[in-house]
Amino acid sequence: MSALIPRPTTEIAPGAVHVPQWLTLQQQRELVTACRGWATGPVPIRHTALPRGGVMSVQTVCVGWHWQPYRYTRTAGDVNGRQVAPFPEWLVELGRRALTAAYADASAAAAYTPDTALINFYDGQARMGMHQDKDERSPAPVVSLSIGDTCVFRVGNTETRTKPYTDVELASGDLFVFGGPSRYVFHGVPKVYEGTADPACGLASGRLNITMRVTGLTG
Ligand code: MD3
Ligand code: FE
Repeated sequence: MSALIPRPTTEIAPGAVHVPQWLTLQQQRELVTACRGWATGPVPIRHTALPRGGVMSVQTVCVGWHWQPYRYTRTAGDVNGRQVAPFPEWLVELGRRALTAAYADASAAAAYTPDTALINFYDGQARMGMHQDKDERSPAPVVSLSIGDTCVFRVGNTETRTKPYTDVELASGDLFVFGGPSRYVFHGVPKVYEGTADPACGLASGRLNITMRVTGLTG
């Protein structure tokens, strides 16, 4: 995505704020390096198994808490039984800066303490169907960071997985925050545009998405 044509910060729906090109290339490379480390273990990145058979086309690795359909645990019973990597303090601080950028609300940002991150990797064929994220017991916002190839991100409504929805292109470095009335919207990724990333982001191909959340769990 070219910086020649700036894309403005947009509130797509109440509480759903898109901040294009929020991460610098340097920050993107550092995040890619961190994600490569988590992808190798203690719980390796995998195509998540679905309860009715089959696997997701997206590959996922978790930090802080392990997500499997449809719950969070400390250990990855569906992968190798190991405890997931701890959620680092620097990622909490990045989450707070993201909230500040999206909402300009210093007290909301200071109170935000994400404790899990889901890291999704998309090759050119991977997709994510329309779904709601409701396995968290906290209604705190979700922070999403995109790196690599541009995708179509579909933001729907809270009632149905169908129309009305708004399609937004998410490019490398983009931030999206979902809070307030948009926290429980249906959303998905119907398309990844292969080969659209600047290799200087640290990823030669594919798309990486990091979502930070507050599970509301303890222990
Ligand atoms: C809106 N990930 O991991 S990021 C997911 O690009 C997920 O990998 C997509 O949906 C991806 O659950 C979309 C944007 C996003 C993430 C979580 C949300 C939007 C959200 C939770 C609630 C509402
Ligand atoms: Fe989601």
